[in-house]
Order: sequence, then C-alpha cells, then structure tokens
Amino acid sequence: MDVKILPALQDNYMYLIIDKATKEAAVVDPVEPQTVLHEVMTQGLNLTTVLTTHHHWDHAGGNEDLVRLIPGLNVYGGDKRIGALNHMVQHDHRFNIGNLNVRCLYTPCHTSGHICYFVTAPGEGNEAAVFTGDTLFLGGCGRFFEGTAEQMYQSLIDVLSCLPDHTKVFCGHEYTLQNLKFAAHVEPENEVIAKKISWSLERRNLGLPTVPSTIGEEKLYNPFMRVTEPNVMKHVQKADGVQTMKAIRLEKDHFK
Ligand code: GBP
Ligand code: ZN
Repeated sequence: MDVKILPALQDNYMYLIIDKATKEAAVVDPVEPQTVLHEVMTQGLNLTTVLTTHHHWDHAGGNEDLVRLIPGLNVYGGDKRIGALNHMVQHDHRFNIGNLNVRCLYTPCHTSGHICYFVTAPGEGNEAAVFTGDTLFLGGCGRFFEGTAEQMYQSLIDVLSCLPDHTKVFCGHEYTLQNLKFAAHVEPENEVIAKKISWSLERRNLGLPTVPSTIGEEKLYNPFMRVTEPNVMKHVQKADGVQTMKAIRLEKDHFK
C-alpha cells in the first residue's frame, strides 16, 4: 500500500490510499477536490472510494464537488450529516480498495458519528495504517464536541490502542508541536516527548509533515493514550483512566 499525504486548508491533511497492484485508490477527507483530482490524474489512479472520518466541513466539505467531478464514487462515513454519503457504516464494517482490506472503527466523542479507518495489505510485511481524523492526533486528541470522556477513553484505549504497535497513524490535522508542548507540561520527565519535539521541529522547519507516527509511538508520548499511566494520573490527581481523560482534556482546552 502507498499513502500519499495531501496537505489542505490551513493545517488539514487529506490522504490517497493506493493499492499498488491494481492502482485502485481511496481518498480520506477530500476537502480540496481539485488537489485530489490533480494527483489522481498525474499518477493514473482509479479513484473509487471516499473515506469520510466525520461531518465537519474541513473534512467532509469537498465530498459533493468530488462526486460531481468523478461520478459513481463510493462515499463511506458514519454520520447522516456527511455530504454525498452512500455507504453508512458501523463498527467493524469491512470492505476492500483493490486488494487492501478496510475495517471501520467507531470512535465517537469529537463528533457522535466519527469513524476511523484501519487499512491492511494482504500477505507478507503486515503493512497497516489507521486514518484517525479528529479522534487521535499525533501527541493529542480531538475536542469533545459531541461526546464524553468515557467515549474518548473507549475510542483511544479500548479501540485504537489495541491495534498492532507498527500500525501507522495518519491524522486529520498538523497539530503535533502544540500537542507535544502540552504533553511535556503533563509529563516533564518523559524523554520520549522531548525527543519527538526536536524531531518535529526539524520536520516542520523543512516544511515537511510530522505524520505518520505509529500506535506504538503514540502510547509512549501522547497523554490521552497514557491516561492509565501513574505519572499522567498524578498530574491531575485522579485515580482512574476516565476521570484522567476528562481532566487532561479540560486542561488542554485552556492550555496556551
Ligand atoms: C489549534 O490550532 O491550536 N488546537 C487548535 C485549535 C479540530 S478542527 C483548533 C481546534 O479546536 N481544532 C479542533 C480540535 O479538536 N483540536 C484539538 C485540540 O485543540 O486539542 N473544526 O474545524 C474542528 O473540529 C470544526 C469544524 C469544529 C466544524 C466544529 C465544527 Br461545527
Ligand atoms: Zn473536526
């Protein structure tokens, strides 16, 4: 599988997921259809599928125009508010892009219909990637617009943390540096955070994205993936994971 990162708007990411064997492709959150179309044409891809993580305009706002440009696209998502939707999915719904396997993961909280897409390649190599929209960011998570701390705990700890550690994480926004600044405030002694900050600064200074990371990495530095770690609990003086999730999200909402 090939993943092409397509920056859009101020700090959004769209992604082309390409099955190399068949040249069939899917696009995640195509808010800028022209950018997607240009890449599809220059690479000679057969774009068949749109994967929508959630209904916010900066993710789903390009669906209708893209379907006008390329009629017949399969548009997946978990929320009726998503434009041009023709495949409403639920947790564990599965389908293919060429030879690639896609599994839908229901991860409500940022919005009530948020879906992450877990994509694996068949055969050797065990290639895996997860497209996390505004649920999991590098070093952070989305705001709780339509859900509770318990739902974000389930989404991050019970669902996403259980994916294989080598799974690459492709998220919806370039928020890594601001997220890691907060992570360092929560865990000042965590050296993995400090290292990821210097690496991310280098990447951004070169004008490059910080995505992807991996699920294994996120568990080492992302405070929202670490709410059951004693150091993170101690920071907010809570004794359980859900309460810690609630407290660190509240603190980050006001963190500068
Ligand atoms: C920043 O740039 O500093 N932290 C951001 C602030 C996702 S976009 C912008 C912000 O709040 N971004 C949202 C978020 O969840 N951030 C995580 C965080 O701050 O830790 N959006 O564009 C946002 O979802 C949107 C669109 C929101 C439509 C509501 C509607 Br309705
Ligand atoms: Zn959003």
